[in-house]
Amino acid sequence: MRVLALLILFFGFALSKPKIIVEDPWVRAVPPVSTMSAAFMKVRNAGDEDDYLIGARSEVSKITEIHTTVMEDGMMKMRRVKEVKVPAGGLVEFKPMGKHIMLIDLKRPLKAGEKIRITLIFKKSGEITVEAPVRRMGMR
Ligand SMILES: [Cu+2]
Repeated sequence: MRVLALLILFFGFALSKPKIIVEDPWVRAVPPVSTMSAAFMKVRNAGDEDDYLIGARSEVSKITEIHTTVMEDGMMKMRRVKEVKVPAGGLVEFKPMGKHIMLIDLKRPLKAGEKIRITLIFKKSGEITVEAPVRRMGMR
């Protein structure tokens, strides 16, 4: 009994880690003249250790940044952030008017319905690539 309890304790500690699940990713459709867009998703951490989103990449943008939206002088402004904490057991939503993945210098126009590969880079979990459909705002 004691051995079993110790084993559980040991493996419990050994296996303590984040488990990142990216849900419902999508990219905002923009007019062909636009050189910027943004990707949104829910990032869930089903593990028992915090993790941090520290970067992102996409196949359609030259530059990809993590942004947050802040209220400043009564205006909504976007700010680049270095990392976003995804707490153990927590959920962080990237959504319009909030945190988002900024796609800067688009290499080509985005077509509604096509899927874009977005890679999210986490401090502990490494890279996670998802296929995010391009949607118009308000379209599901
Ligand atoms: Cu932005």
